[in-house]
Amino acid sequence: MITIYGVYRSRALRNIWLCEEVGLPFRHVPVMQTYRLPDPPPADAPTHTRSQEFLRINPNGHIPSMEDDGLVLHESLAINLYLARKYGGALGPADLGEEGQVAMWTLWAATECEPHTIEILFNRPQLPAEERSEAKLQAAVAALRRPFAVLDAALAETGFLVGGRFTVADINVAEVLRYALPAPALFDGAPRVKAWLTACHARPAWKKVSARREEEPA
Ligand SMILES: N[C@@H](CCC(=O)N[C@@H](CS)C(=O)NCC(=O)O)C(=O)O
Repeated sequence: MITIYGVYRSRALRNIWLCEEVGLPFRHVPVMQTYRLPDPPPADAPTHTRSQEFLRINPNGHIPSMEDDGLVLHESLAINLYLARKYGGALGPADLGEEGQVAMWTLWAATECEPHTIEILFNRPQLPAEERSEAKLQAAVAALRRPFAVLDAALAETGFLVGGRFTVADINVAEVLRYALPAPALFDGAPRVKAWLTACHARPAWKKVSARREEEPA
């Protein structure tokens, strides 16, 4: 059985979402981020990203990691590409052309968007003023205007990213763009992106995993 290492309140959610879409059973090991614990973490702390037993799985000290039949993978988006290709059926690429498109959108999300969407999350208006930077938030919003316009145009034809159907590309990009939700002006300026993300979040699998995420301590 597949094992996914990482709490719901982390990028592991992307992998858990994909498993739920496919109906793929998995063993969940809720490794948490060390920065969410006191420094230094107490001896009885839950397993975290600097625990020796987890560092033996992922020496990078990041979640998520995944194990499947002896194969260990890190990097949340790559894990989803692997799971979709092996178990995903129509969620995965149907041919080499689609595989290229899925990889393109995934790398686009990771490189063109995620550095900025993370800045939005870490500097969101909901945080106390002393814990955030309005300048960083605005710089991230400005940097994302073009990627949002690109995505908005790409969604014009079918409302999906690859093959006119919901695929792992939608999951990977949706999970990266979710971090930008605290900047609603970006979505108001890209109505197809807004409608697409709303549709992604209306899927039963997403609702299920996001409810479980809410149940986890913040
Ligand atoms: N590029 C990696 C990033 C992994 C990452 O930074 N994960 C965060 C949680 S979402 C983490 O492990 N933070 C805790 C730490 O760095 O100790 C991926 O997509 O898997």
